[in-house]
Amino acid sequence: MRNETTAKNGILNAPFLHEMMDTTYNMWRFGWDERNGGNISYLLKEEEVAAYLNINHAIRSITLDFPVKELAGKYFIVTGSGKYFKNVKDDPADCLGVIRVNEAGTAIDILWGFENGGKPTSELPAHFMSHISRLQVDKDHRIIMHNHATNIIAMTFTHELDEKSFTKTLWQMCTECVVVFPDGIALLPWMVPGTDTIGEQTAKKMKEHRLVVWPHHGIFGAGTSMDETFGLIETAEKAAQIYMLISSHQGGVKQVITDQQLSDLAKAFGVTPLEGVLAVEE
Ligand code: 2HA
Ligand code: ZN
Repeated sequence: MRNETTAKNGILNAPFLHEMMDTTYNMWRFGWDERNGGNISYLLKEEEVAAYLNINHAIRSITLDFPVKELAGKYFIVTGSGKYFKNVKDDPADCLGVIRVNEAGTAIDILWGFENGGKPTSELPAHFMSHISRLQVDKDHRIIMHNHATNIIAMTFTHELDEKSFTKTLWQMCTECVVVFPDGIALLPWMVPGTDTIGEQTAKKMKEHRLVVWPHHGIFGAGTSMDETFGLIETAEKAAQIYMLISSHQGGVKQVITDQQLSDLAKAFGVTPLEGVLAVEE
């Protein structure tokens, strides 16, 4: 039997905690998470949590103003509201929390973290509703990640805000893009963040896309692992960076990857590009 002290200390050895600490720090280093910008939620298996924590002891509960019955009994580690990604690795117990949704889906129990009275990210509605959407289409889904990726934001000022043309532009910027996100980029209109409404709209897009851009704000990504989700956003952001670099180049664009080449690429890698983006004969 583990005693309480061992169990409490034990979580600092949990791989999922280290993934959160490393990823938040990397996102900050990339300049995507200034101040308290960005948030991550990571769906955990009960046995993963139980190996490091006493799951029968809730420190406190927080009522949700949006019910999430579909997530009843599910465990997550999430970043805290107002916390700085820069600081997570030095003080994970203050900046992160392990939570479980109650059986009615109306509240969360805090099992660890959020010391000093903290609470989950202000974007919890968008995270929880997006988890529900992704779990409906991908049983291995686990991560929702939001950040303020610099060049993606920049691009939302200079590029038209049409999902198909935005997707095509990003696919054209680096050869691997169509392979990494064949499901393309979804876009919302500008909206007030942190609300149930932006959460619902984001989740609706997440049924068909793993990347959702919030114009002039940032990006949401979904995936089955931390590496995959980080890599997804990293790839879109890299493409946006190239777009911004070449847009300001005086000589202009001299050549591109053609639609036919993008289609050949998708075929070679066995992915199906989002319909209606590439102009090619089938
Ligand atoms: O403050 O990024 O969208 C965290 C955010 C809100
Ligand atoms: Zn944000």
